[in-house]
Amino acid sequence: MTQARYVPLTTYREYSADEMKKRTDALLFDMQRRRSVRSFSSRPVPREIIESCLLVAGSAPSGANLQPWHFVVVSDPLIKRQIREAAEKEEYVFYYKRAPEAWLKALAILGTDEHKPFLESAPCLIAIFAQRYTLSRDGQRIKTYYANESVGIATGMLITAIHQAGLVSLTHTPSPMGFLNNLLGRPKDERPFLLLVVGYPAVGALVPEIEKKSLNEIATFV
Ligand code: IYR
Repeated sequence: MTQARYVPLTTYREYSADEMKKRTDALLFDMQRRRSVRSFSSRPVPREIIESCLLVAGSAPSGANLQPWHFVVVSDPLIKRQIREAAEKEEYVFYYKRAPEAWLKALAILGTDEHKPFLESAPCLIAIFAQRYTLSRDGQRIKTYYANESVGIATGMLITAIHQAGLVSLTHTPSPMGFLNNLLGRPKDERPFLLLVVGYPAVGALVPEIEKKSLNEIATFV
């Protein structure tokens, strides 16, 4: 078994109480501007920005540091069209056959339907996969642990980085989305986690009028 090796924690920075408050408030105000967007401009996004955002996601904590994620960045119009066609097929079945009444009722506030034009108009789709198995640094195939939790955390960090970069995103989860493995050539032991649509908002983009819960509603201090 590999022995744990330790190095000094040299990257930590402590802030004064004042600085702490300023930094957290600045982040709060900035993150509260984030909105999921469904109307995208076709304006391309710089690849190096997406690369940096992916490295932010890759810095996430993960079960046994196995980093059980894979990101496929799609900008090829033909592949985007194939993804749109496959997603719209599933979404049609979802909206007209599979979704229970209660789910459709909960969704009504968003005004979504089976049409997903953003899968073609947005310049960039990031398909996020959760790996049931991964390769260790020395090339061994090993089972991953807490893959869903890990990929969820990495995805949250990716969404944050994309927002911080001045781009917008949409977390899209056509279900089932096994078609992503086929279209993107990913192995069976990778589970499509979600499709992140990334780009600039279309001019005049509208978003649903919704509210976030207050601190009292989301937290308890004991
Ligand atoms: N996947 C469908 C339905 C949908 C489900 C949830 I939960 C949402 O927050 C939004 C949509 C769609 O993308 O339309």
